[in-house]
Amino acid sequence: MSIVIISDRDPKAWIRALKNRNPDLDLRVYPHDSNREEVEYALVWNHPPGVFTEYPNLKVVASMGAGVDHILRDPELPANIILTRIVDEQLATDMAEFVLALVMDHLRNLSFHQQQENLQQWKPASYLRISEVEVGIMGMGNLGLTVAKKLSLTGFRVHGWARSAKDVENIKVYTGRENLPGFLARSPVLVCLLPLTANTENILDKQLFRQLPQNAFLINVARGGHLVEEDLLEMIRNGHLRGAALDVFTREPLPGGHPFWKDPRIKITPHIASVTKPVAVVSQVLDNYNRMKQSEPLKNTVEQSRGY
Ligand code: NDP
Ligand code: OXD
Repeated sequence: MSIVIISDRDPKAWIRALKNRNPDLDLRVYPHDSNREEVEYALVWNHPPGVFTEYPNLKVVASMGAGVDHILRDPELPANIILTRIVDEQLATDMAEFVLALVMDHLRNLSFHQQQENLQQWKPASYLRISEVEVGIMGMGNLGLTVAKKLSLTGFRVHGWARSAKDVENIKVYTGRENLPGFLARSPVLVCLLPLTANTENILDKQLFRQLPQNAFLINVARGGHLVEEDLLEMIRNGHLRGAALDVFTREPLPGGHPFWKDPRIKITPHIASVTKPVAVVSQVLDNYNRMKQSEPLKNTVEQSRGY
């Protein structure tokens, strides 16, 4: 029995962390692995589609991150495979700190003043206060809920949107498409932390943006596939949206010459909102590996049919 890492990222930190925890682990790294029939557990990020068919005895596909859209978009993913993802407190804390930083940047015009500094321009701009701003968070799961609590504790008025009802102190959670308009109408700052599924793809479009208050600001830290890029540009250019902070894109790295790069009202970061730290999460990966070996139920599993 063995584990294979199949990833488009440098796997060194994962190999080190897994081997430190279990020096006897039979760990292989795609594509330099052989005897693929011995592999039952794959740890993956952005694998080449169809690759799982080369592992005839594969039982578990474990995402190296919180999202599983990169796995589920593979049409050759075996239907009976067990799918797991990372659920980690540090990942959620990192996301909460990053979103707080972006909201503060928006309130206090820090990026705008940086741009003015680069031009040696002295242009005082009026700013918003925490107590004056409401923040709406789409997706109230491991990350969204942590972000919501952090912003609420900082003094923001916060509300969320999810599929199922939740009872969270000081935070109203709207549910379902029928309650989306009410949620959007009170979201001058909108944060997207939804998983990318058939139901949420392209959800950030002009029809949705029109339901936000005038001058609203979008923060997308979920997936590029949530956003209709032309609609964002149109709604910023016609003045309905004040701007956006984007950490994720349909194509990553964001191609040179993309109109997002040129618009000063769009802040771009390279998918760094919250990055899984291998040393922090290998214990849950190995715990699931042992559970698989002992035929016990795995943790942090994802239902393929639900998509998250
Ligand atoms: P979870 O699965 O824990 O939470 C998902 C949330 O979205 C849940 O509250 C769920 O509702 C809600 N949701 C799902 N579908 C719908 C829908 N159709 N309508 C309304 N609400 C819906 O995910 P995480 O919080 O762990 O992660 C969220 C996403 O963040 C990941 O999928 C990934 O894409 C992204 N991410 C980005 C990172 C970055 O660095 N930029 C880092 C890590 C993750 P309910 O609670 O009712 O099930
Ligand atoms: C994740 C990510 O899903 O980094 O973990 O985007």
